[in-house]
Amino acid sequence: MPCYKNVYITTPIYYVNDIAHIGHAYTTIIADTLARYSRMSGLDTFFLTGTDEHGQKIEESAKTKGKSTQAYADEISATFKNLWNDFHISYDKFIRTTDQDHKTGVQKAFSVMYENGDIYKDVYKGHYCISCETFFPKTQLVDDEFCPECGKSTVIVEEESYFFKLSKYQDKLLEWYHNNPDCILPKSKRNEVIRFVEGGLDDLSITRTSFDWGVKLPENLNDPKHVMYVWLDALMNYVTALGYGTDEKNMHYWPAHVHLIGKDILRFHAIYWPAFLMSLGLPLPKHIAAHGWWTRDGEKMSKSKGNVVNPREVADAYGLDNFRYFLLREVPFGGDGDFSQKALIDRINSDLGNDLGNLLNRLTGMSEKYFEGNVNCTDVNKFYQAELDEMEASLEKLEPMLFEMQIHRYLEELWRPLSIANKAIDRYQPWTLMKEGKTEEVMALNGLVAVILAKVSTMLYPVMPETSVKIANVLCFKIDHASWNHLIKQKNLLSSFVLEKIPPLFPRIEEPLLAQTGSENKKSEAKAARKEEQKTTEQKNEGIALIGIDQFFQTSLKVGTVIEAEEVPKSSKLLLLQVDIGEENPRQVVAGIKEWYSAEDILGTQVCMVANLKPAKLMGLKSEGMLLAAKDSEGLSLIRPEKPKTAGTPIG
Ligand code: ME8
Repeated sequence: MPCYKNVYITTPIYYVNDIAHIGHAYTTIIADTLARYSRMSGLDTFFLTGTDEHGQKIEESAKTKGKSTQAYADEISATFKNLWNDFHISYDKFIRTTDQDHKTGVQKAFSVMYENGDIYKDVYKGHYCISCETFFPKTQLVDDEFCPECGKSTVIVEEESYFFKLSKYQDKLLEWYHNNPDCILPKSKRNEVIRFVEGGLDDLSITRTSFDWGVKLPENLNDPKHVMYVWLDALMNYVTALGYGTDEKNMHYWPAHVHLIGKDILRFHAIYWPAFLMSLGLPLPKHIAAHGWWTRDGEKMSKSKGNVVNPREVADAYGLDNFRYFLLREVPFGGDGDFSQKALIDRINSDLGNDLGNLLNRLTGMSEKYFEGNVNCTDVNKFYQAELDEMEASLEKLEPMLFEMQIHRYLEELWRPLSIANKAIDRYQPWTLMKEGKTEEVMALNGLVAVILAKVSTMLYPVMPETSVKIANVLCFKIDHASWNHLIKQKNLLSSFVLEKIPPLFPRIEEPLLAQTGSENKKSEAKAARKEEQKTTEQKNEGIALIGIDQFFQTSLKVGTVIEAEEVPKSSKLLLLQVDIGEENPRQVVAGIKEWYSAEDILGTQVCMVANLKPAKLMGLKSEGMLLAAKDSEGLSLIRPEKPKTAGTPIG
């Protein structure tokens, strides 16, 4: 947790030359998560996002669309703002670099740098990449012509320009990196920056005369043909948004706690920006955190391939919170990530459905069945202190992980208490305790599960706000600073309440919900070809199919716990079972075992089950699995794990 009271969090401001894609959503959702946690923990928080609207690239995009540059910028900027609003991104300000306040602030900064001798006028000769809005020395070009960042052809620019004395700040920058080991996150990126700066810094051209769409120089310089270099203009947004150069009422938020960016723009943020700030006499940001790159199904996203992930489509199909969880859980911060519908579906069905949703379901099921929905935590300490201690030890680790950008580890650790709760149910078997008349213990077990769900949903709120609020509603509490303080900081339990049943939070997803891309289709075709091959092998072996180990693993075998058992009326063979296999809902299984097992025998015992059979109907009842059993002349015997195992444990 930052040790100061004000927390300022920023995203990059996005170019208005195209609509938002998954990469933009990723950065913005990380920033939103940090801002939400920061507010919940009582810190005075300011969260900034916005659009970067000047420069040659935007001017050219507008021209191709036959629109005025301002109208074009207005239109695209609004698509970003609307998306963030629909995504409930909790920004405090949405800045546009075409805002008058921003332009005034940038001009003020230019004057300050000019007056303190950091800006001089000369002629710039060199290579410029319009797409990246960046000058490159010849030594960095590919084949003496192409941009080292995007590979596009650069143009040779020779024009009068104002220069910023970047070279003057080389040593001061190195000193800053060395004295602040966390200033650039992840730390590996800091080493890259240090190596680059040690290689020598050239002064930076900070004005252009060959186009017009930018911030003009301060009037007293009387040089109207120059507009400011788009990166000077853009980086300044982080302070003009707080009122730098105009109404400075929010400048107390400066310096930023973190600038969240993609690794593509690290150089601008870790070298130019701190140098500009040093020149302006402003403090430097605490952290610059650069995340990795998203691809789709292993391929770079591009419009021409038609594989750009549209965040709105994904959120509409799979749910916004589920998408947020996937983005933050799937990749370690700083690493590259791959989006595929399969990976997203796996996360939803497994982490969210089986671990979280199923636990809530188990709690509502047990408390309704045994206590008419009443939950009481009074005796949790008496019976389950070890579980409480284990849970608190996990929760304590969380906050630092978030502020060190270890968000995937934060979520991983947050899942540990869920597993503590799921294991406690399997181990103490409330149905057996009830049979033994240990009602108090079962009530306390429900209390333990409820407390774990309450604490987990509070800490999950920054990542999955809507879902967490739904869980909190079931548990009759409100997620806010007071409850965070009560449950997390002070480590208290919940008071008594009556819970309400809600529909499953994460219905199982069986098939991709969005149209498949070319490479997803290729994967499906390959799967079909493998199936065909398998058929032929079976034919060759005259009915005795030899299978490979991968084919064996296509059968999902799981350990299950029978939580309900009854006879099927009018049937001499069938029992109707509800089997918990670690999913959100128990599986209903119609088993032909009545000749050898009574409902009472099997209740509360463990079985082995085929979990991926197509559902079938027996005597009009849906059966969603098959129990493993061995039958010989002496009768049938169920196959069971030798020692108790957590419901859902895979067999294989
Ligand atoms: O660079 N994977 O704007 P921009 C992950 N205006 N993140 C991605 C991504 C991908 N495939 N593609 C984009 C600019 N991003 C400047 C910023 S700030 C003073 C000026 C994200 O619209 C990532 O955050 O090109 C990256 O840094 C940002 O979008 C670039 O957005």
